[in-house]
Amino acid sequence: MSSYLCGMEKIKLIRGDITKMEVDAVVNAANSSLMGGSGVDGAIHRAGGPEILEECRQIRAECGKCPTGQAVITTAGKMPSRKVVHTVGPIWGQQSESESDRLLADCYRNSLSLAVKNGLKRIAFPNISTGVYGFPKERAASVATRAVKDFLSGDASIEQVCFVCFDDENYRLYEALLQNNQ
Ligand code: AR6
Repeated sequence: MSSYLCGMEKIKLIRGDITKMEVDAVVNAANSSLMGGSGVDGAIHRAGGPEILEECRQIRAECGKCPTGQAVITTAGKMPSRKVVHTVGPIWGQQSESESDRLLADCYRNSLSLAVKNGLKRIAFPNISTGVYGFPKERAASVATRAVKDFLSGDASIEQVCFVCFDDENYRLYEALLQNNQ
C-alpha cells in the first residue's frame, strides 16, 4: 500500500485493498439487496466472513432494501476494521447526471453520518460506483472529495477519512484533486 497525506486535512489517499485497512469502519459499495456481489462488495464479504451477510439479512428483514444513497452498518467480521458501512451508489445512466452526482454525494455524507452516530472516527472509502456501476471516474472523484471536505468542515468528531484506490487511474485522479486542494 502507498499513502499520501493531504496537507493539514484529515484526508488520506491510499492505493490498495480496503479489506486490509485497520480503521474503525470500511465502507462497502453494495447494492440495494445488501446480499453481496462482485468487486469491493465481494472482497469485503470474502475477507470478513459470513457474519457480515448474516447481519445484512437481518437488516433486510427489518428494513427492506437499502435505497440508493443511503447507508447501513454491520460488523466487519474477521477484517481488521471494527465495522462495515454498506452504502448503495447510483448506477450511471439511470438518473440525470446532476441527480447521479447528488446520490453519490449522499453515499459519502450518509456513510460519515452513520459513522459519527456510532462513535467511529477513522473511515475508509472505496471509489463508490466507479466499477460495475459505471460512474465516470473523474466525475466521481470530484463529487467524493467535495462531499467529504464539506462534511468534515461541519464535523469535529471524524479524525481521518481514507480514500482507498484499487486502480492506478483512480489513485492519480484523487492525487491531482487533493494536491490542487479541489
Ligand atoms: N479494495 C478497494 N477497492 C476495490 C477493491 C478492494 N478490494 N475491489 C474493487 N475495488 P465496484 P460499484 C474498487 O464494482 O461500481 C457489486 O457487485 C474498484 O476498482 O466494486 O459501486 C455490488 O454488489 C472500483 O474502483 O462497485 C453492486 O452490485 C470500486 O471499488 C455493484 O458491484 C467500485 O467498484 C456496485 O458497483
